Amino acid sequence: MQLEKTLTDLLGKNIKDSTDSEIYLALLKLVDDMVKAKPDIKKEKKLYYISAEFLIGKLLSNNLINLGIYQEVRGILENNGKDLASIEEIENEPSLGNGGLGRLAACFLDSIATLGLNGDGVGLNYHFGLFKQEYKNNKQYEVKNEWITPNSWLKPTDISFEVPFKDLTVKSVLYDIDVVGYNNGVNSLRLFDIETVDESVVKKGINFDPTDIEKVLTLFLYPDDSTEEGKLLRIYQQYFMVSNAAQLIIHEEKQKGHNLRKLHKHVAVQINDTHPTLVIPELIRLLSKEGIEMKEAIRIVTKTCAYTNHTILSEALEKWPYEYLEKVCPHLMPIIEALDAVACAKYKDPNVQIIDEERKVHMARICMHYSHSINGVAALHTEILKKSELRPFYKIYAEKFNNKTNGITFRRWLMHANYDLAQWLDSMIGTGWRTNAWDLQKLLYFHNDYNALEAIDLIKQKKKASLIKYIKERENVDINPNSIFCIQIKRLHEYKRQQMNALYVIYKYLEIKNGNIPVRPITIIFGGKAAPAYTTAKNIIHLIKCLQSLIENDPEVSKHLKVIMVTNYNVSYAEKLIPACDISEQISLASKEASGTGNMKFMLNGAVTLGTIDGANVEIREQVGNENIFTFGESSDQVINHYNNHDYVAKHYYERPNIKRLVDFIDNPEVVKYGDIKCLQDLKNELINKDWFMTLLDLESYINTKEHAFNRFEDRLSWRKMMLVNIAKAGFFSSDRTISEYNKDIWHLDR
Ligand code: 26Q
Repeated sequence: MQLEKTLTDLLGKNIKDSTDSEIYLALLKLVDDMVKAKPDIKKEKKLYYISAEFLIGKLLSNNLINLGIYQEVRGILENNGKDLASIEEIENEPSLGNGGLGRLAACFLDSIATLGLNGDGVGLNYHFGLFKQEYKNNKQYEVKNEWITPNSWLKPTDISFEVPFKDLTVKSVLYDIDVVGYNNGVNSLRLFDIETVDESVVKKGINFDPTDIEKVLTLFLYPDDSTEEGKLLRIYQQYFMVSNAAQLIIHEEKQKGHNLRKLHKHVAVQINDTHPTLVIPELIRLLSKEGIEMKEAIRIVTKTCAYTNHTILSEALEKWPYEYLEKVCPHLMPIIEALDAVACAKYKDPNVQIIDEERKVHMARICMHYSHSINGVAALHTEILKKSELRPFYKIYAEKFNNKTNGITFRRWLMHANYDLAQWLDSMIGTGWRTNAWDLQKLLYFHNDYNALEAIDLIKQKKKASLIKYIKERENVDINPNSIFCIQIKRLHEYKRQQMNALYVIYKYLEIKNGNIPVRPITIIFGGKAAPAYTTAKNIIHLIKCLQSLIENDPEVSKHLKVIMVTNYNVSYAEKLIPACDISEQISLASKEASGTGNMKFMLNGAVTLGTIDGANVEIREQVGNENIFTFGESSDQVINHYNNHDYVAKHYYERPNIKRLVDFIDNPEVVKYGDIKCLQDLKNELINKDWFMTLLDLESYINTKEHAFNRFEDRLSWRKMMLVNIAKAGFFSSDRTISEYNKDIWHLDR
């Protein structure tokens, strides 16, 4: 009653008579007032989680959940004929991230606050963030994503720093977003911007002059770096981000009266992949300016910083030409030289030098020498780092290496995305799982309980029905609610092998054309963006979209098979797709997916994984047992051997008739009718002549395993049991567990 009155007061009229926008704004204010009444989490030691991405998703429901008023607000709105889901539609999703690394940072902020740890995120306030994806003629186009509105969660602050570049000094402004812990205090996400940013310079698509630093620095996340100017802009962004972070840290430490020589006792810095690497030399520079001698500063900073690696793909391990860094932040170069000199004096191996023979600066190497912790993000990933990719460093710093298997926040990915399932879990096993994820295991008591199994399935059907409605509205495509839903949603990348899934679509299409009708219709959903300059990834999207058109226009096939590549896949779309999924496609080439976190979200929502033995799939299999997951394909050891021995020849696989007919169909006139022959041929040639990520290697075992999974789906009872086990065993993948481990092993913050 009290809450309803507050809301009505904020609105200045009845809820019934208010529009969704008015209610949204009133709720924004309500949350803000409640947050103000909460204590900031203030403890002796503080974490700064520095990241180029924070893929936080919409905040309204998340904040209502974490403030403990979600259910009540939902009820009040419902009683007044309003629907929280449509009010949520008013909010723009912040466009501050790209994929797994950014979403992980967001889950971590939620868990850090929920566990009552003192830790802020630090990043950039990109005005247009990652581009918005559109399709024309079955191809991806990029347009700016204008997500910032006058009323948003961004709060201006009066904190501002001067960031010195070679030819100019820019002034920053800081915006904060509150990070509300679940039944706990509040931390902040601190987003720096330039004072002189100018949105109007972007005219068409996402094009602008990358040299106009004072106007464009914070416009886009990962601007095109195919030119020298583009690369320089990325370095400008990185230095701007970390200089602000370092100045903020020192400013806050001084405010608290802490001794900067004891920085590591009061501050932990987590470097999220290599993008914030320059915080190391920047902190050293600032400490030196405070009168601490360089050697001592290096020692302090090393004890303060910790580095997380998210990838083993060599192209993602950043190396910048020395002279590029020199053009942006010349004052860091003597420090980087000194760091290199110390490392070279200690270690003779050229693979651990910071500045290599070509005068390229290896960012990960700075992190590994000058952090006290180096972690991978899943057990297999960390082992591969130690054994191969980072082996020279493991040899000299074995004690720094540790694994922190990723996790996801159950607040967003269960309580919010699947309210029905969360409610049902409460009724079956109590509410303890909401703060102690291990409690989900209690669900195993119901493994043979027919009613419980049926209830899980009913929730799945309900979620499938809502997704069907949503996709109809957004994409104007009809989906059969009786079909099995296979979903692959992630950034487009060859190593993730969306192209292998597309070849499965071709296989099934040809089967149906030959009269082999599946017992149940199949719906295959894709979602994901391709980096604007990544031609092969764009060609894969093109193929999928062309197949979608081909099938949509063939009534004989579309009764049994449907393919949809959704538009502008983002966090909000994921929240709708994941609860509705039957089969979670996690089909990366073994050894290449560091962890994956979508796999965990699907599992938690009762989907069964169809995957390679890669990343966190390994640990999912450990949790659920072989009988509750479908795995296929060569192992990471086998794959690594192929690379080492150069013995994978795609053409040999292509020559197998069963594979040839699928690959050849890519540029069949039937497909070409809906697209661009050049793109399709390029993709086909790529697969036959290169196939760097070994699509054809696992194609047959993928098709067979998928067919097997479909058969198993028809045994409805045993499938429901698989769903139940997947939910029950998801507790390990709570980011609360991950964050507790980071804190125990790396940060040592008091609770
Ligand atoms: C590299 C060079 C130059 C500019 C940008 C980049 C760049 C940009 C983004 C490199 C990497 C990224 C993003 C990586 C990422 O999202 N990695 C994912 O991290 C997840 C969280 O740990 C893992 O689950 C995924 O397996 C991993 O792919």
